Amino acid sequence: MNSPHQRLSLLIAVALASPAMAQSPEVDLGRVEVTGVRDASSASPHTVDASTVKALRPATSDTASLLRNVPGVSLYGAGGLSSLPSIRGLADDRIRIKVDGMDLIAACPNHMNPALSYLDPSNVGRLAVFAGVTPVSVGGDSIAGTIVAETPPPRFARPGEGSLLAGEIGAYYRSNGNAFGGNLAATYATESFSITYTGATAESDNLRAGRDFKTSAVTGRPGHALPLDEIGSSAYESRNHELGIAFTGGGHLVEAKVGYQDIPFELWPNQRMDMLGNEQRRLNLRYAGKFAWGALEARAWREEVEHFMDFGADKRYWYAADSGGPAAPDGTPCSPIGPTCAAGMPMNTQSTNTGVVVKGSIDLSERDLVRVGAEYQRYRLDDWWPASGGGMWPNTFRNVNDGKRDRTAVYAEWEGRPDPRWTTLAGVRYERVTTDAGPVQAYNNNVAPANVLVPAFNAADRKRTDDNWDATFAARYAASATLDVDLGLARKVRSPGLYERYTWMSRGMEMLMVNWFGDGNGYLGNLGLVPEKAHTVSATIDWHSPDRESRFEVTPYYTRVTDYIDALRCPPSLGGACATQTPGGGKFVYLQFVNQSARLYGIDVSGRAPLAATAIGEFGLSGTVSYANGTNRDTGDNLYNIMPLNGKLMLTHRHGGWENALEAVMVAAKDDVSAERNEVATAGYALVHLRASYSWTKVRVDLGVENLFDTFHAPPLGGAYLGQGTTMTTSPVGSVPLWGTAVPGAGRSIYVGVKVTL
Ligand SMILES: [Cu+2]
Repeated sequence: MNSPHQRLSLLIAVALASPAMAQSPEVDLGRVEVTGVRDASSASPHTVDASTVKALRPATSDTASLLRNVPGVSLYGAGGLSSLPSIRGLADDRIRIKVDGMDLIAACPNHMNPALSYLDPSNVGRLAVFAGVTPVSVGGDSIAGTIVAETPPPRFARPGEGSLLAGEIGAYYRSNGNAFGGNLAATYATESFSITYTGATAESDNLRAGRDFKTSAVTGRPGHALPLDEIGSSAYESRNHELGIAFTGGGHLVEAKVGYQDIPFELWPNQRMDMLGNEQRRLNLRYAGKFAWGALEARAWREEVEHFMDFGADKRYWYAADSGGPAAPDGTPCSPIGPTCAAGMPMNTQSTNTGVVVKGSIDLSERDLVRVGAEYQRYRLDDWWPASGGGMWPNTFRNVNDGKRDRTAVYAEWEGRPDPRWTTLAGVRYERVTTDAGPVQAYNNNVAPANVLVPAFNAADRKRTDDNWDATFAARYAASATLDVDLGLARKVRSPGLYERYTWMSRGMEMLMVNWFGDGNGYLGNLGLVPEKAHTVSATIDWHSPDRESRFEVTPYYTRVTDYIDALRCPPSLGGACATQTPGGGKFVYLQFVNQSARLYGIDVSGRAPLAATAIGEFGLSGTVSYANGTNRDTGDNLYNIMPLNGKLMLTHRHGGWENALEAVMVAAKDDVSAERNEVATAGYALVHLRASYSWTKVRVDLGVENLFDTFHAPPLGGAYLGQGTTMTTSPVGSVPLWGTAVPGAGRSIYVGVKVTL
């Protein structure tokens, strides 16, 4: 299935496939709402609506990117399936991300396998964002907010219907990257039993940047130079499978899901390594019940991840050449490996993640609801890099050995309506986070700085126990039929991650491997880190027509973070690259995680309005504008990867089966960059996307063009371009300049998608 021709043939075949099975209306017993807020308030989520998810499915294989239109959400660039969401300037591990109720953790020193990368866009049933002020029942060990992602709830036959057979098959093709994918879902169900299989595949070649990307660095070298406009290391391939069974009856639901994900490769334009294998196996058991007193939900899950990194094709060839060996395109410069012969750089990560959750929702009265819950999570991580010759010899390097991170939490939350005009939410959560890591070893324990660092790390007391308290208060006041005002206050605490606390080696190459920021710098852990504590105040003023068809919402916010885990240039006393780096800008640098004081503020504005209902359809307008600002209060420096002023404007059109949109995305220049990290500034730009879809009863066809004018641009959070050439050092190698090029955004892409409901 490699030529565009074959791919289009399959699309047509899917489109022509006649629906063979009868469609039954969905009976939704699966989504027993135990968490989340019944009524609107500052702590209520922004849900990505189903029509947005449907419209974006053929346009992206990256589930996080479905959040692109949520006010205040931006995305750190990463591999093509794995961008990292940021909520109001706080990203990655600072966000609690729940995928079908599981707290997934990226098991990789580059966070290449973040939570949402385990969910294909075709299997998204619900996607909601709690920003900043988050109910304690969905928070914990996070300071930015919570993203709740769920697969569709199990379907059952209606009473008297007997059984149902249902399914969906979809396929898409995107011209940029020659990307192709398909998905399949099939359900058989009776009134009390349901079994569902879902599967999805996605693959893409390297993307092409917009016109005028001419910074490709490796021209003039033999054999393997990329075309000038190609974004090196942006290709990927993934496969997802999930089988779910569910039983229901008498207000009870029991559900079991097994999932398997295999990513044979996903290359990284802003990391020095590529993901050349990621396998996840997961089991997720759930009980949900409705009782006279309220609702009860219990869940237990286990997740196992095996992750492997080395150089993909766009990096390996040059690594081989620059290592002094024969520059074979297959990347095998010499053998056997030894002190003077290096063959790539294998890196392994393995994790197991086990969780148990119990939550109860108690209806105290018509007006009062109490939620109580307890959670336990046990996380184990090993990160080791086998000897591969040269300076990576003769031992296996232990980056995090026998890492442990365990969480135990309890919470209680009250939601009330003390007066018809007031809705209030108040909650408290206590969480104990224990982390530990075993002794480490370097590739060679006898060479500086390992000869000092290994004994020091192994002798240190490495177990840490944090007692973290979260509290949330939110209130909404319905001032009139057209005006709601709400106010939220929250204290949220996050304990350091294993890579923040326990990475230890100050040699340059090892530090460059520890980086989930995409900035190309090297990072070093810090055993002295304490949890970061965020205090947030936000307000929302919501003007709307009485029917809420027109709406204008303004949300200013302010967050002060005590002990914010930032990074500063590592002190020379730590040896290695910390001792030899010179101050200043214009280059990659070596940093250590350090607790600092930070503040963030900003404003999110969103609105929508119907424009006109005409003979040729209904027209509407919607848009968002976001501004954020973040500062390290100790150094005065800007925080890293803060999205500059940006706005989106969307003109929508509906008529019969048509649903169309014209989108404009406008992004200001990013000038407020982190000097500490030598963050690369980016220019402002505007992009236009066109989307059209037509739905029949059982068939939907999507056709669109992203980046209609093929505009060259660098997304402000896209990171530093490391997509080709030798990436193992901070210095230019050969003709590869390294520092100073931002990862370009994708050029024009025409996409077509077909979905058939069976
Ligand atoms: Cu990785």
